[in-house]
Amino acid sequence: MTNHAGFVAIIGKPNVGKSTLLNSLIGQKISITSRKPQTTRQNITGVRTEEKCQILFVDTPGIHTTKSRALNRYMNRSARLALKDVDVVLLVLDRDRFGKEDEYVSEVFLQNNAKKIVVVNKIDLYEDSIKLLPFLADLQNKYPDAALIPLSAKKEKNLDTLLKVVKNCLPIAPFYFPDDQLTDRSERFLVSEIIREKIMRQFGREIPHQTVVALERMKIEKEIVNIDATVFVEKNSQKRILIGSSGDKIKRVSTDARLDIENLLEKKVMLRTWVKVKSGWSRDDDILKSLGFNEI
Ligand SMILES: Nc1nc2c(ncn2[C@@H]2O[C@H](COP(=O)(O)OP(=O)(O)OP(=O)(O)O)[C@@H](O)[C@H]2O)c(=O)[nH]1
Ligand SMILES: [Mg+2]
Repeated sequence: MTNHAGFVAIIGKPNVGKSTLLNSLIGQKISITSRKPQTTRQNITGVRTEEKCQILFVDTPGIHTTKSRALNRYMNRSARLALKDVDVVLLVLDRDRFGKEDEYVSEVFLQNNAKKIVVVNKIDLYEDSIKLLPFLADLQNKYPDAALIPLSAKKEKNLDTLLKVVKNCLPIAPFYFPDDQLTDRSERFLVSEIIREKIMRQFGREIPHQTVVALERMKIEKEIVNIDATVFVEKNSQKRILIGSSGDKIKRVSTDARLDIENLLEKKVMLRTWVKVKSGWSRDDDILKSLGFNEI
């Protein structure tokens, strides 16, 4: 029996729906999502195994042009690294809103030798998708070798078309992962990401990009999982906002995160969360390394 398998990098500017697409394609939440740009910080592979094929979708941080912080440079490097030796590159766009940032990602996309697919996402937001036709014609001129697929990652519309096209691009190869494995990421990583997602979703602009979550302890016992997590922020003022008056804000983060973590681990969870200041962490390569952003 011949198997097909291969890597598919999902790239695009921030906030176009890459992680939502990964989760829908895998059928489980692996990568965190939010309405704010720059949610994903590291590459995350999602594994979709079917009878005769295994597709390894790699979600990447949104490629952006602000490069001042060490963290931003790290995120762009991650995304570019995901493009090495892949079989397919999938460029995700937010409807027909094609701007300067898309143009920047587009250059990276065109330079790659892999097979190319352009996904026009969020089509559920069109009352009448006929409006998209002139844009699709422009895209076909711009990317004559690419397959164009309008879809909705969130409403899971037209994902089957995308899967069909991807499968046709995969080489003959043995499976890379056991067929019951859904991601290359550890449970510890997924847990810390869930906590970060709740912060991204609950707070305004001043907080999200400047937090990092470290798990001090995750002890899995028979009945319960004990987790101690520390959220690092850059400034004292951010610490105050995150904690809230008498701790109500951080308590809500913990409660929301705990429910998701219990779902993921299928066990009761006891989660304790602390907030600490580590100034300049997102600007410093050494601190980033110490927080688990491995050198790339
Ligand atoms: N209406 C609609 N919203 C979507 C769709 N796909 C994603 N979104 C929303 O778009 C926002 C961004 O989604 P993400 O999946 O976090 O985007 P991303 O490209 O991974 O963003 P970064 O990680 O920041 O680069 C979220 O609020 C999603 O719910 C879609 O098909 N339709
Ligand atoms: Mg993302």
